Amino acid sequence: MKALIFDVDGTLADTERDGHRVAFNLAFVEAGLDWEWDEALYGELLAVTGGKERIRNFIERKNPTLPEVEDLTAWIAGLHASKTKHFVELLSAGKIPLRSGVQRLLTEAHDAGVPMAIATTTTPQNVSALLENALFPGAEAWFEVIGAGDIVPAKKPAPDIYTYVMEQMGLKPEECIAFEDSSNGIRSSRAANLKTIVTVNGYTADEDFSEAVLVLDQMGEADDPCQLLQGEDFGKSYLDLEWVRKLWES
Ligand code: XBP
Ligand code: MG
Repeated sequence: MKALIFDVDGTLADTERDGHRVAFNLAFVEAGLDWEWDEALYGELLAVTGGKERIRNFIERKNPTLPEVEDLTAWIAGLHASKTKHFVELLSAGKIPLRSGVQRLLTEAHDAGVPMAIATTTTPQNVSALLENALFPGAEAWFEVIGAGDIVPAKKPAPDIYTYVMEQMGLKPEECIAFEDSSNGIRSSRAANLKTIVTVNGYTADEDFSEAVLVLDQMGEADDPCQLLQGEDFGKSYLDLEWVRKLWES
C-alpha cells in the first residue's frame, strides 16, 4: 500500500451543508442576488460537482433572476471567487472541524510513513484553509500531492483527478486506496480503478456504494465507534491503518 488518497468535502470534514452552502448564500447576498440555497435545494444541486458548475447548473435548471451580464462564464467566476472568500473565512473562524477519526487516521498514516494525497473537485484555497485550520498549520506538507479544482477540466465523477494524482506520484491504482463520501466521488475513484472506502454523510447516506470495499457512517474513534454499513469489520470498532491495509490486501 503506497498511498492513501483522500477526497475532502464530506470525507475529511462535513463541509457542504454548513460550509459551502452558507458561503454560496453569503456570496449571493454580497452580489445583490435574491437567490437562497436552502438545505433541500442544496442537496439537489450537489448532483453537480464543482462550485462554478453548480451555479451554472442552477441558472440553467431553475431560471433565477439574473443581472444582464455580457460574459456569463466570467460573471460566474467572480461570484464563485466571492464564495471561496466566504468559505475560507468560515474555516478561519474554526466553524468546520474534521470528522470523527480523521485526524487520528491521518496521524497514524503519517507516523507509519504511508504517503498521502488529496483528490478533490474543490478549489485549492479551500483545501489549504481546511488543513491549516482544522488539522494544524503546515498540515499540507503531510500530503505528497494535492490534486484540486480546475487542475483537470473534467471534475468528478470523471476519473481524471485520481488519475492525475497517481501520475504525479508515479503509482498504479493497485498500489493505492481511496477515501470518498459520495456517489460522484466513488464513480470517479472506481473509474480510476481504485479500491475505495466510503464514509457516508447526511447528504449521501442513501446513495449507491455497492462498488465500495467498505462503507461506514464515519471513521470513528475508540470512544465514538463507527457503524458498519457494508463490508468486513475485522473485529474493529473504528477505522485504523491496520483495517485499511487489510481491505487493500483483500
Ligand atoms: C465536492 C464539491 C465541491 C464543493 C464546492 O465534491 O462538489 O464542488 O461543493 O467547492 P467532492 P468549490 O467531495 O466529490 O470532491 O466551490 O470550490 O468548487
Ligand atoms: Mg466528497
